[in-house]
Amino acid sequence: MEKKVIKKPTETERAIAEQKAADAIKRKKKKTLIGWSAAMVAVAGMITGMIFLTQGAGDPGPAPRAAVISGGVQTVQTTVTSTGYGTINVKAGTKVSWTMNYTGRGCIAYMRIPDFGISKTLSSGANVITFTPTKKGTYTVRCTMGMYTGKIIVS
Ligand SMILES: [Cu+2]
Repeated sequence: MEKKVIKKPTETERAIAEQKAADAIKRKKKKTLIGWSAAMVAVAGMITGMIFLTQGAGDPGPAPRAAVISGGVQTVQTTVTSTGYGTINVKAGTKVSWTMNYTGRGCIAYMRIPDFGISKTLSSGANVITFTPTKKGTYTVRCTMGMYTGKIIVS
């Protein structure tokens, strides 16, 4: 049987080992730096994406649409894009059937009409919202965060 000999490292071997350890630390630092850079690029990308998605936020959108009363219901349609929900003109005391043609993207889908207790997640295509305004006034339509808006003008 062979006898294993534990050899004491020479000065050169020790120096090599120390150099290797130092190099390993350097590599680790470099990796961390790369990691941080990647994270920063990702954050910058997300911010750019959010700015892109929120473009048109607060925009009044297309010209107001007047509802048409027929059979005791007033119907109106708007196109919901990145410019908002649109503005509708309706009369007090008659049921409103508002068709929102949704083609947008982002949080504009999470539509709220707080004054009428309406909360709906719009899906692609036609979304019908019904409510009966009883009081004249201007009511706000908005996304959950309030970035996109629309108006209901009741006269
Ligand atoms: Cu929003």
